[in-house]
Amino acid sequence: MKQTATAARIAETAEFPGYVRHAKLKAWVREIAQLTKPDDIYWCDGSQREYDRLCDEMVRAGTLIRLNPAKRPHSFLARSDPDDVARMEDRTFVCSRTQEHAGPNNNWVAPAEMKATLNKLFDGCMRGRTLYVIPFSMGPIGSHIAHIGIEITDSPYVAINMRIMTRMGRKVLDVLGADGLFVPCVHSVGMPLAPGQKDIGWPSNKSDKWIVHFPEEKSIWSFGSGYGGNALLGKKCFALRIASVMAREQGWFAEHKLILGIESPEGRKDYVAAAFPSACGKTNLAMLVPPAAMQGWKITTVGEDIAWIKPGKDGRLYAINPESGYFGVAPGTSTESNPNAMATLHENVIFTNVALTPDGDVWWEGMTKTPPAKLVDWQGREWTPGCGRNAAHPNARFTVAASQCPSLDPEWENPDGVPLSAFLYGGRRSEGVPLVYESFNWDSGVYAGATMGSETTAATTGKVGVVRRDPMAMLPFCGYHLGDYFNHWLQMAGRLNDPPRIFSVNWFRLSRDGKFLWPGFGENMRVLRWVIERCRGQANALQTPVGWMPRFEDLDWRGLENFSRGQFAELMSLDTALWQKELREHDALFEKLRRRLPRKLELEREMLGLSFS
Ligand code: O2Y
Ligand code: MN
Repeated sequence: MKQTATAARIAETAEFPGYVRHAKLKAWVREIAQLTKPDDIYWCDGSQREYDRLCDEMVRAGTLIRLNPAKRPHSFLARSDPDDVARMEDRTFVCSRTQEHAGPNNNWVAPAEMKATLNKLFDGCMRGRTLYVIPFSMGPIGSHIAHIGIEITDSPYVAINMRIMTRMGRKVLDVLGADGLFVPCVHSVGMPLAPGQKDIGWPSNKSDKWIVHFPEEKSIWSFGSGYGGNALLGKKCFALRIASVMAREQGWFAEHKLILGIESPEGRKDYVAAAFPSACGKTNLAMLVPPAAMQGWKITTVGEDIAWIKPGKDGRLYAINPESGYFGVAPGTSTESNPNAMATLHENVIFTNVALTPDGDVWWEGMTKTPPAKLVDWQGREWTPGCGRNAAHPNARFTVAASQCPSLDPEWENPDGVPLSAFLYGGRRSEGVPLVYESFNWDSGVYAGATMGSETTAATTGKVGVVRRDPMAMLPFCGYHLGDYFNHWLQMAGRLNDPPRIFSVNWFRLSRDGKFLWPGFGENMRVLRWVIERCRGQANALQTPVGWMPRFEDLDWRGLENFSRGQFAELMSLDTALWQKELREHDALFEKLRRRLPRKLELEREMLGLSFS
């Protein structure tokens, strides 16, 4: 009782910094504090001092371990609860006015019912904790493509991660002014502390986790998890699920796409946005190092996960990366697979669920060929090679500022974005799908993106080799019905004079004896060169039933002289029986979306059917 009275007093009387001028924001913070009943309210200013202080406090509390400053300066390791290690799609809800609006791609509960549930869950959920107010901008502050959010959280781990992943703090409130628009995001780890109760390193709610979006009022509520996409609400929740709804209403795209620059030897640069489902090497592609033999070709990184794309006055599409950091998967990252990522990780990193070396550094599976002789694993247990357990969790992460990436594109913070020449869609397909093809036009490209699929891996689902359809890699992230999403894509063509060309790629095709046909990830530069030269009208191609394909002589083979015409033919072949099976799978996807599927996509399907009849 006494505690409730104190909490109510805090909500009503807490002094807010003088620079907070937004009356509605102040009222909302007080309202959430009334409900959640924290012991204290703290407004994040985004300064380095504040970041350092929060890190020091978390080291004392046991949430962070400071890594050896000689090995990994200003870096920390966090170990999550073993049950709180990834985004939870089955606990993620889009509570639109009707279930039809959310579509079969989203879990749905009626908004009023969900609000009643959330009100109970959040009532008193921050007792014994500090409520942090985090103003953040998705996109360069003040950019006409950027949007502002305010996250309220009771997790200092979230506050420090948000400082890396977004532009965060006082400067955002200056732009928001007295009446700017913001997306309200409320997060709690869902573990209030009773008076005198000692906290644990990674508080979360063992039995109840909810990640909830209200697309009509554009708000986000997350309860019970402190991990990644569940808790850093600027990322998947705002920048994809809520932003995809805003984008449809306002005539732009919020996409699960990396953005890279491709520079040819004479210094001309084009930009490409590319969508891949998980486990397809998206970060590696965004930071690709071209083969030495392709002298003068260069890849630069604008973003590795999300793109916000708006039409410019010239009828082209312009993209920004709404994030300012990378929340990347550590396992599998090495100086061989991604030297730029490894260089990015030299200092100022928050690692989550990786292993700790005896000299205070980090390690994960795939970082080096030979593992260290002894480690402490992601759960704090002693680990030796061959002990039968992973040292790092397969979804272990690094949080690091994009500004530390050696391949960062000089235009990455251009508030007007970068002009896009091409979209790329890809998946992990062991058979049937060729290395690369260019769709005939916008509509057939939208069809290719809409029907893309990827084979599951042990790391993603535990099952291997099942093709999961993941339209434009947006299945878990589109905040409304996918049929309406495809329609939005088709409609946007009318607003563009010079739309990007659309390509499909597959690096993962296997030979009959089960070996990868494409010789390696770095070689993808050869495909990117052809893509860009098609956009520039400089490359030839062959017309096929699915689109335009390079012939052997259309690709740059310097440094890969052993790759034969025969191997290339196998990699590019279109097998009628496999495509008939593929088209039946497209039918199954479309059947699920039937009520709102655009007629244009049905026509594209019919034409492909005729080609492979
Ligand atoms: O497991 C999480 O919480 C993170 S998921 C994630 C993180 C960074 C980039 N992409 C993803 C994803 O699931 O697409
Ligand atoms: Mn992603």
